[in-house]
Amino acid sequence: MKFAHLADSHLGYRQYGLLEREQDFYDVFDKCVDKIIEEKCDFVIHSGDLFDKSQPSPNALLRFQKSFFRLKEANIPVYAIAGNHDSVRKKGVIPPQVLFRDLGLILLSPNHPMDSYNGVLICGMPYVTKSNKSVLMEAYKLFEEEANKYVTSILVAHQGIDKYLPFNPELEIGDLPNNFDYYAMGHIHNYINDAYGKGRLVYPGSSEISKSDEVLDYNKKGKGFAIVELTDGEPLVKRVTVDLPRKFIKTTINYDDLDKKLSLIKNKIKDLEKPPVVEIVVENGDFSASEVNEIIREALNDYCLVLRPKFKPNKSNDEILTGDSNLGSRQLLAEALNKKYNNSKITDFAVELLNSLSHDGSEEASLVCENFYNKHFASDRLNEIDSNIKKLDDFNVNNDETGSNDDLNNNSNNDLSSNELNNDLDESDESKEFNKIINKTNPIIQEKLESNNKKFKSSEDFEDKNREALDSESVIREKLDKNQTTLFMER
Ligand SMILES: [Mn+2]
Repeated sequence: MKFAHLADSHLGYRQYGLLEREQDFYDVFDKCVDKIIEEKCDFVIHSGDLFDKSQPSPNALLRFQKSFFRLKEANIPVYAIAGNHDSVRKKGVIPPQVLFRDLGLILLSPNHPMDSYNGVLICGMPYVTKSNKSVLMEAYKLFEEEANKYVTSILVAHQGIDKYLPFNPELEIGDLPNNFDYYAMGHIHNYINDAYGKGRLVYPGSSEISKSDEVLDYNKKGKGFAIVELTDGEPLVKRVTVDLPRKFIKTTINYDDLDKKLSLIKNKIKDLEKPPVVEIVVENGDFSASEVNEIIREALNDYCLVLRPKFKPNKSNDEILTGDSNLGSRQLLAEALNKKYNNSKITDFAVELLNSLSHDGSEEASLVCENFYNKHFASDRLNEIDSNIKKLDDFNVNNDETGSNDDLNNNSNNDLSSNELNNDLDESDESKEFNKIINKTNPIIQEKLESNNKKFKSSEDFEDKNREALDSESVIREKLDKNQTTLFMER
């Protein structure tokens, strides 16, 4: 029995905003499917980031649909999980793979984390963030028990592991259950094939170059996927490389060699069928970036789809930007935050936020914030609401005296989290006492609410704020708990 293992196809990714690059990603995926059918694989595992976005374009969906039907015609079932790109970790939102479930795609999800193919156990969960790792660890406990009942088992995951991704991984290598025969991984775009558990742990890598820092690994190992033959012993992993539709050249040039190197590159690319992506770093020398930029564009622009020159002259006005070129933006961010706050929770949060924002994930980012807030400040939030109730009472008293409509409007614009509101607090014993009562007894809260509504029914906004503020503590706690537990159990 043999299967194909793919990951990180990123269908729909329009690199550099170019239609040509979107097409390249589709083409290379089609080539992978050709080879899978040619090799007569029994089934396919896709370890996440099939699509580049959780809401892919109809183009991306259609291209996958065509490939999927080709596999279906060849009687090759597809098992898949959602990766960080094609899942939105938000209540009620589903990954795009769900669209193909009724057509036969087997989506491993919290609702259906385990399946089997001819007696081989296949377990998998969608990508989870570091802060929700416990959800994954619980699933892994169940998987481990289940794997004991099978001769052969496969674990599917879309996560970074510290051994291979030293910076900001979600998992440590020991977190994976160790009684599986094959670990079908996704997320890291380079090719990795390692021993783990009873067999092999493989990241097949992405099928196209989605970031220029993948070029080095591509030059050494190519891009493609894995064909895995299940035997009585350790699975046999065969790496299948696929020719990329377009050359991706990344090179560093010494300023002194500029002319010579540019003509070499020109000769290399001028007759290519498809114009390449070219990234050039010019370094070592006192030069003007804008002048060198002109020279490079003059020499190569006509032959490139994308030409991206970068400059590192010896003298620089900006120490921070040049810095240590080996450090990625995430590492630089982490170093700066560690220096400033020395708090790993803040650093992790910032990096997680940067990750989600860097791939169009504004929804995902707001969720990361919400999680962080709920985790570390939920109790503060409740205190804040207490304070607002107290403030409201003070306000009512004042308003009875002044009857000022402006005051009302000003206060109605205050957000619950406004600092002003907290700073203004009157800490009198009376209001503390009232605060206690109002928190303990719902009937009193209701009464308060009604009387407020009578007073301020002219301002609907204010009414809303009152309602929010007067929600009792238990109701809010319930909401928070519910939010956190349902977050990852939607699919
Ligand atoms: Mn990916």
